[in-house]
Amino acid sequence: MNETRRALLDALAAGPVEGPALAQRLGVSRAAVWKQVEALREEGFSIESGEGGYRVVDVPEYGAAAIQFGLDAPYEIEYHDRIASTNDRARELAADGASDVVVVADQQTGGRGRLKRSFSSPSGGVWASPLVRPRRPPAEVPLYTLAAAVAVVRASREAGVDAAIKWPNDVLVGDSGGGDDGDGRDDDEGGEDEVDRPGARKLAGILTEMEGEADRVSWLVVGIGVNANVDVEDLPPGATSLRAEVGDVDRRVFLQRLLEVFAELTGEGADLRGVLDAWREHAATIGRRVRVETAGETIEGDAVDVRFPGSLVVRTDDGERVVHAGDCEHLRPAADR
Ligand code: BT5
Repeated sequence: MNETRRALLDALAAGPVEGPALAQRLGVSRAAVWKQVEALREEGFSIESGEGGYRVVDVPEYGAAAIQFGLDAPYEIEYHDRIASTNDRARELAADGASDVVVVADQQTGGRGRLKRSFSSPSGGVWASPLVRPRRPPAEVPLYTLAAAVAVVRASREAGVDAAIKWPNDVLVGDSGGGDDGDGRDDDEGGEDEVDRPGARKLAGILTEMEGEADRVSWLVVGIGVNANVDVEDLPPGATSLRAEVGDVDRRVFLQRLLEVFAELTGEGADLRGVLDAWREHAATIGRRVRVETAGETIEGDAVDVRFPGSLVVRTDDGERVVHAGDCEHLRPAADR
């Protein structure tokens, strides 16, 4: 997106604005402003020009300009109706030297999860990959994954869905933490070692990829996949969508909110320790009996905390273990044992 267009969208988002004033502010001719306004109209924006100047009265459902319009986060949006993987595209942009871009798609044909798993990404979802170049050491990168999970939860809650995070990167619905989950049923049902309560459904996943030197990240792509306006029939078993939970959401507003929270938690000058507090607030894992598969072993115990830069602290029969990475299952609530 060229700079004039982005500045025009920012100016229009702030309220009605006169053509000549806009031209002056953007440092372009009035004809250039008019041309850009016409281009936005062609993309589905409804823009009135009357007293007070140009005024946006309707915004397209989704797309680069729609998401950029009113976005309060320092990112440029690159939008695709259909692409193999937004993470792959963001990696390409990273190789070209780009930064602060969010690659967004309506549909992915080759969506990826961790460990070469595939991630279903039908049309109607929110598939987005922010590309950033933080001046931070690679060891702090896990905090970006946690921040993205917090951002998904906050945006989901604002959309009316009671989501929570399973360490480190899954956002679930119907799995609200240890003890009574508020469904009026005994959490113990299902017998010993019941894994991930029957009600727990996966709403979103995150895949973080990076390149860096020992002391400094070169680029970081935080791929975020949220099943938004999609049918559960188009998702693997155990998955849910915002559509299934509360009906269709305004994807544009949802993604804007998500990106704003992510930028607030991780942007230039942010204190990354705040990410851990925000994460704890929304975590379903703390206080739960867990089984974590790491590269070399299986660790079972009670999850007691998350520690900088995103490691899970598990109290086992052999003492406390700090787990940096792995696949985590929630077992019966620790409180019931
Ligand atoms: C993840 O991996 O959950 C990370 C997913 C990241 C997807 C985003 S979308 C934008 C960006 N571009 C990409 O190509 N990727 C990122 P993992 O924790 O490994 O979980 C993968 C497992 O979740 C699969 O093996 C399935 O069991 C399940 N799964 C697949 N698609 C799903 C979906 N849409 N919703 C819920 N679960 C799904």
